[in-house]
Amino acid sequence: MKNIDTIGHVTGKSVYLDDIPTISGTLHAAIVGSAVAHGRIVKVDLAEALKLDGVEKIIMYNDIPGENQIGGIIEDETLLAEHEVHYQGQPIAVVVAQTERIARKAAQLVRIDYEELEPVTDPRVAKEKGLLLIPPRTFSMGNPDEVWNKCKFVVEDRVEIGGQEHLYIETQGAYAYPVEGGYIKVHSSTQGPTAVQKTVARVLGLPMNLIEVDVVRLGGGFGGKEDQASGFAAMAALAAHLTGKPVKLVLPRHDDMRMTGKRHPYSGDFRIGLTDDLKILAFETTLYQNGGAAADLSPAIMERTLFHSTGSYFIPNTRVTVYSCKTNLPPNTAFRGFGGPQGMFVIESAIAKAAETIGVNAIEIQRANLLNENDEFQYGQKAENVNAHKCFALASEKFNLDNLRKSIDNYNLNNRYSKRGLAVMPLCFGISFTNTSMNQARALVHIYQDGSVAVSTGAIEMGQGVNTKMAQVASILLGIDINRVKIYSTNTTRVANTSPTAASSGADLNGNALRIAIAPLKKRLLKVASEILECSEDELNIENETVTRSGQPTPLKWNELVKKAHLKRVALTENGHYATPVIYFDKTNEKGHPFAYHVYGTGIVTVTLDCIRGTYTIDDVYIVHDFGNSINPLIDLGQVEGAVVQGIGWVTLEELAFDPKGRLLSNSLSTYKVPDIHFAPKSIQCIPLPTTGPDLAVLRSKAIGEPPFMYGIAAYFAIQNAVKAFNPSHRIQFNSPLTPEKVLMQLYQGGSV
Ligand code: MTE
Ligand code: LUZ
Ligand code: MOS
Repeated sequence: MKNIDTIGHVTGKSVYLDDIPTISGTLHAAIVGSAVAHGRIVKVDLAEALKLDGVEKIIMYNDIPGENQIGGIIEDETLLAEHEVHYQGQPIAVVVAQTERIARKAAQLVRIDYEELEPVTDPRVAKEKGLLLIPPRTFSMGNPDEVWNKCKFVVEDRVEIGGQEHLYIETQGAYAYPVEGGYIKVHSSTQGPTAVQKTVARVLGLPMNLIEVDVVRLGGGFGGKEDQASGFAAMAALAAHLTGKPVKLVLPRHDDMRMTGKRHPYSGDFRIGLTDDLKILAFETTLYQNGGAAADLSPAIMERTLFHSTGSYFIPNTRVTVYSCKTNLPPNTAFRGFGGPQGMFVIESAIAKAAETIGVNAIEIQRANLLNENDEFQYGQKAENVNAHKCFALASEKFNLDNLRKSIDNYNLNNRYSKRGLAVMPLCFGISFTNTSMNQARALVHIYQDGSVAVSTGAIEMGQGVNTKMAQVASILLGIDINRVKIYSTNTTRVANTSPTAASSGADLNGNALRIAIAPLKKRLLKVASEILECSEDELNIENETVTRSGQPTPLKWNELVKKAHLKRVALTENGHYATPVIYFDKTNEKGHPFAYHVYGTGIVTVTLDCIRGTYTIDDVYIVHDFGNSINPLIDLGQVEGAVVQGIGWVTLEELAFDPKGRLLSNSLSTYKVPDIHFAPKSIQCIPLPTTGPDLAVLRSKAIGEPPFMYGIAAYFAIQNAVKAFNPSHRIQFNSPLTPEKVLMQLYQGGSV
């Protein structure tokens, strides 16, 4: 089954926000962002801008009829700055004009005087100054302090982890228009239509039932539009509300890069203790999350870092603390993995450091500590249906890991200025929003008289193929051709109170809601069929568009059945509600059962390093991944490939640079490098682990969106291993991203070469 969007995408017919036909009289908005990262606004002069022909209005905080507040978890973020600014690019005013060009030009003519204040960009400095977004949290199990002296090896180090720009192809934006009586319709490029609805209602001082949010699809979100689309939608809606006209706001790439938050950089200290036989007995780490100027999703991201800080391993004595630090960067936000990658980078760093100190390959430590059935995580949940060892073993066998290692050793013996490296990344990622209440979804199904089916869910299509999966679920469960199923846009008037499509659980949550909506529809239809065929309902089913009796086709076809059901006045609409069972979490003791299940896998990455230039190529990626019983292997494989390349980019090329004044230097595509087709691995081979899949996954097909991102971490350590092959005095550095510049320095440091 191909993605239902494929043809539309390659022929350019798929509709994104900017393709929605505009209503005549539509105005365009541009944002005036702060020029400084921290300061007081002394004076705002709009005169020059207002003089420009075509400018309709310039909106400031005091024009807001409702609350000037967009904070989701914590109410600490204004829509438009009032007297102080806390990051460069922070929105201060919205210019509304007849064309986009005029709006942007006028935005440049707005004169703002600032009294500059000292910015903080380093999370450790913020922590020292007491600048925390929320109090620190600690997850622990056992007691590391009691066992350090029982460890044969204890090593410690510091780790720096960089952030990441989402670089979704479609920038943030929204199109809003007044309908009547205060009712506003908003098209938004958002992963969270309900969050947009709530934020717009709040800013306008209106009830949620006067705000309709509609989303056809996104040109990528990657977490960047889980929360941060709301502010931009609110600006468009505010402008529409105040002018009484349709208003479109689409961020230029440069504004998007400057104004929006990114993956959180983290800084940390770790200590790890191992026994003689390489068992990790104790692990302790303190991490400083660079949250940016407002909380945004940082508290939830911090939580996932705590959950995933022991990676794919069982560590009986663990203590992990995270400080969420307030700095003068744009509020950092959700990004594929949601704090998990940072947590896992730290434990993998600790293992690499231990391996280097002991003089073994990190793979031996990884293998010796993989999770086993019923092992307890530091958050109280027991590992069930653990596939950590299975994936590791299958990857070793299928990709002939021992031979791979030998051939790389041989290569390194025979080549002086070119070295190869390999590293393995075992994966364990928890599926569910860590905030239990968010694990709910709804679906609305209409069967029309002609037998065509319309499905609305809370899921947002952002390229990950969730609409195809929803269509598959409907077609499989109703027993009809997928071409009969239309997936409607995600709209708050059809499906209310949605969680954002995030945490990789879009397909699970919405697919299960869809299953629940379909069950009674099918039951009613089979009852009608039993009346027509004069037999018991229990014998009947619908397969291939035909009613079957004890597995044999009857003359009754799907469209005939639907027509008859309608004439018999049977309801052909259903609404399904799903809430993930089993899960809970108790924050008072930081224990519970937060995840429906875990996704496992093992990734192997090999690289070749040019030891003259410090540049490297990513050669091969070998993965065994636990898909469960995938309902769409093609889409899932695409997700693996995309995620892994994005993960490799995070730890290699993608370097965010801010100057000491907190201004983003890597603010364009010429200064921020993401993997392109030349940098992408020469090959990515991915073998599915044969399993039946867990009950709580949609049709036992496991969540796929985020987990494979973390295989990319192996690229970091593979490159470090190649550096060591060239420069034996090199000690592994834990400072991501590992750009070619850094590698070049490392190759020649220590003077032994
Ligand atoms: N794939 C594409 N093509 N574009 C995206 O924006 N976002 C990722 C992942 N895969 C993304 C993607 C992220 S961060 C998440 S959480 C999941 O998709 C969300 O979709 P799902 O819950 O349906 O997997
Ligand atoms: N968003 C969220 C997420 O609000 N909670 C989560 O647990 C989560 N996990 C991954 C990605 N987004
Ligand atoms: Mo994904 S970071 O959960 O949007």
